[in-house]
Amino acid sequence: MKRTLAMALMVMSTVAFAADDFKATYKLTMTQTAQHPYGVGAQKLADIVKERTNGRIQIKPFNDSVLAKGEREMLEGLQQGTIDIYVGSTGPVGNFSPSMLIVDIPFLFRDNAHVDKVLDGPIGKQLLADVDKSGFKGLAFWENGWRHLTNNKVAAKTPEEAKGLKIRTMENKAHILAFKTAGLNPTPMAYSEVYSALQVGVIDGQENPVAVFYASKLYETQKYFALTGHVYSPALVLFSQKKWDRIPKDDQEIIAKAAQEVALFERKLNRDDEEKKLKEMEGKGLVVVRDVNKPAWQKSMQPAFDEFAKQFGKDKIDAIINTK
Ligand code: EAX
Repeated sequence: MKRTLAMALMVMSTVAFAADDFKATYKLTMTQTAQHPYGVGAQKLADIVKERTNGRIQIKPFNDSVLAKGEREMLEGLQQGTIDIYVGSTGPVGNFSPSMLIVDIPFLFRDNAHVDKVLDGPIGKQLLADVDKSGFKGLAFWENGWRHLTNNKVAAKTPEEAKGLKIRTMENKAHILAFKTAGLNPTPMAYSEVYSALQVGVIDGQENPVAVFYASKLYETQKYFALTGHVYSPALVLFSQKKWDRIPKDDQEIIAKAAQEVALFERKLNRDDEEKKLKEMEGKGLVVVRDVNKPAWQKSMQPAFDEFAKQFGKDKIDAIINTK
């Protein structure tokens, strides 16, 4: 009896929130600046959703970690419902949705075409669906980018040369293990603390894609940028499940579709600008190390790769490698 009443009330409340009356404003969080591709993409997402809902749904981007000091804290905010939307790397997401960790295994993806095939295909769709079990609604894969090692001590063409460097990593088990295996000294840290940690010398280096390094002006603290491309870092757009469940279905569709459309725009923006940004930073005195010994880096991380192959199942890794 009680259950029937509760269900009737649920139906009534859905009717009461038919799309035309529904109004809401959502806080979107990121570690990155408004000029970074995440920032530009988030503003585009906000504009599209506003237009298609006639201003009923507003998305407000908050840049530069102002809502939480790092991506793990942002994800906790989404679970609690204090933050509504996450645009950030998959880095810490594996701590909440274990299957996601697979995409952060170093030397897994070959190139951008491979990335797009996997993330936009059945494997990516399944990983997004898995996220839904952790208090998030997974909307789309955007892009953070290929991560490269930077520091102010050595060129780091090989892992031997980089041996013992104290580098900041994301709070990601695959990255931490890979760098340990390669002989470096990885220290996980929230993104908003990286600039000052580099500046005061608590760490020697860090690793991030060109766009992140450029937008946050990390080149002001670093001498060498080695194009190691050791791991591809996907980005995710996630909605707080608590908030998502209260949105009428038609509006959910508008938001989900917009997030997918912006994915293509944001990835292209990120990729098109990389070389220009590298050149500009070289002009400011950054040493861009282009002749990195990638096979040596890959070999140094192979034991970590094998360990993860065991953990996730070789079949799952092979399904990604064999996607063409
Ligand atoms: O999502 O923490 C990091 O190094 C990330 O690359 C950054 O927050 C972008």
